[in-house]
Amino acid sequence: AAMYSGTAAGPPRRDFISVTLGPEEAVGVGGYNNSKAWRRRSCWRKWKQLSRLQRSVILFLFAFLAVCGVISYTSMGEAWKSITSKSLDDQRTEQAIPRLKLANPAVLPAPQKADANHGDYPDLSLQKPPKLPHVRRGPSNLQIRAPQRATRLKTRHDTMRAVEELVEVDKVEKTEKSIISWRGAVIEPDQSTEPPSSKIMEPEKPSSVEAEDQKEPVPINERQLAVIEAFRHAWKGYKDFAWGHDELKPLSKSYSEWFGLGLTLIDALDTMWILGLKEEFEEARKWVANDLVFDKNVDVNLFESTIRILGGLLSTYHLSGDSLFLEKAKDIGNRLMPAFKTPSKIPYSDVNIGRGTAHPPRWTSDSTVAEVTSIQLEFRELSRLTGDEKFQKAVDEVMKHVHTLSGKNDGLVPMFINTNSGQFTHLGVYTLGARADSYYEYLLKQWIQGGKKENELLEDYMRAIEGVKKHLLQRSEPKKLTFVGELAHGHFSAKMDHLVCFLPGTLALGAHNGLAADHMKLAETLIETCYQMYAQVETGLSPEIVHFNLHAQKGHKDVEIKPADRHNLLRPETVESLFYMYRFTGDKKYQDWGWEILQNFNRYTRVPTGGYTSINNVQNPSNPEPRDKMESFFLGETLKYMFLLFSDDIDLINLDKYIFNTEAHPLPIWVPA
Ligand code: DMJ
Repeated sequence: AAMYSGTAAGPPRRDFISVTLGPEEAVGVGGYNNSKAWRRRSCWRKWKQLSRLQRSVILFLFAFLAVCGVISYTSMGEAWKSITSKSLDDQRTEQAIPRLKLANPAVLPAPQKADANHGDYPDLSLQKPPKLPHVRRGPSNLQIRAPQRATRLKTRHDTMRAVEELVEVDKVEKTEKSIISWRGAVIEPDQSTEPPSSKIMEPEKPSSVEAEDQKEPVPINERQLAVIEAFRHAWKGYKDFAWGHDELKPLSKSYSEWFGLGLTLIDALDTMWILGLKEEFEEARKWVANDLVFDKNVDVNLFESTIRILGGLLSTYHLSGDSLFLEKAKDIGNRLMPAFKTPSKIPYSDVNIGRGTAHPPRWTSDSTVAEVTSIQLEFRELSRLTGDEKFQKAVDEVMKHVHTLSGKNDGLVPMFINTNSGQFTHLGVYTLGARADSYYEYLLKQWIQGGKKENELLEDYMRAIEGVKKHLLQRSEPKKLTFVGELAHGHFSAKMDHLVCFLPGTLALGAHNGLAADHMKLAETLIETCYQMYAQVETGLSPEIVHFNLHAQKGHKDVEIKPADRHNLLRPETVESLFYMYRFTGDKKYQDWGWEILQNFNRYTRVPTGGYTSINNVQNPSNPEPRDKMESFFLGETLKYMFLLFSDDIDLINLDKYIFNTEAHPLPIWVPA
């Protein structure tokens, strides 16, 4: 006989069970009870016919089987109990730490796992300092010293409780010494379309370093917890009032759009990964999967969208191994390519990513030098991953061209370059600040990314640092701080942008990679200056620009601030350099300086309802004049570098394996050290 079962929903399923019927049942002879009684009678007759020995053997066998049955039942019960309770534990852990289902293995270790044997926070116990691997390169003064202390947080649950506890403490502190009485003040601050490349090859594996052994992650410490807490506070504001938009306006509880591409969310993805905020990451990932659309009639700035969006997607792909991010990176990468269709191949500043058209700013046909020379790490990596060389070719051509250009001053470049002629314009002004800064940074970083083979990049970098030493370094009074000024048509100006504070970190990175040891000395003096740009100011936060005093005057500090320059945009450069300095020297003072800065951000820029804001006046602690804007780089860079600065785990983004783009998105070094 055959039984058929179909399901109401979905395709019918056919299950067949065959049943063999005895002749009597088959024809329905006799009732069920009758046949049972008949079977009982015949069994008894058979038993009686057996010999005594046969009966004893059978009885013995039954007894033996019964004993075995009892024993195995007891031990299975134990095993079952432990399985059940283990799976309950697992479920609980799963609920606390939702696991990411990722296509490829992650490069970074997963966040701290639960260890159910330990007690609860706040019983923070000390742990043995983690062993730091021997640093193979660079002068001996760059060797990392073992950290003195780290906090062991036992479980993921402990971590979150600790974070929550910090929030509580912070809330109490806020009510006691909050001096931010903002009362909601609001200060507003023709090319042809190139279709996405059809010859994209199968993507490479996530990263050149992923296959390496994962070591035990070093437990996070209290300062890192404070960074996590700050991040979550910032994220809360973004989530509540600006979700999917470019930037949070935390005071007006709204948002601003620049490109309309969820800039903060994308910029923050890899930070969430590094901080171990998997729930937030998963939620943001969903937005990228379902809502991030680049086919939009919108003008974007080539540089900004490359460093923040392309860079952010590529690094998140490397860290998570999730191919969604690579797909999105390819999409935006292709859409940015029309920018390179210029007479000189020096890209235009703006691209319409929906229409595939690009153009210079309305008032000029110039592009900014830093912008056209700080997109290389990202496009080169995109070529490596896709196997499509057009991205790398386009950006390498820019570098080769700039290498040959005249108009430099001992390796220092002017700030503008013309997209028609390909020549520098506005000659004679040299700065390491706005419009030139990351040109220098990317010379070194491309050289490292490519395995230290591209000599022209190194030559240009070394020459430029000599140029800095020769033309731009001066010492201030009274503290004799070494700073990097500017040169305008032969005249030195003691003006230094906060942006220049990337330089100590870059110099230290170069020295770590075997370049002149005096670069490290210079890095040490410059980072002290950058710290003083915070420490000498009333709020302990740096202004956007400072002017240094070249002559001692009674009652004057080294740092002078002009009214137009006293804003702070939550920028990362000093914290970034502190991170490099700590990694390469192990000197705790760099961590302490970073800690001061974090506390001052919390004091003067934190908005109680969620988010942090830029401020207009770093000199007025009683009213820092909030600007009502949280820049995406606060999450993408500032908090990420803070977290890394406070870490003693050199494998948390190992600097011999990763190179950070200028928006703090780590990309793999192609030939890791
Ligand atoms: C960021 O977008 C990048 O760090 C860029 O290189 C400079 N400006 C901001 C941060 O200050």
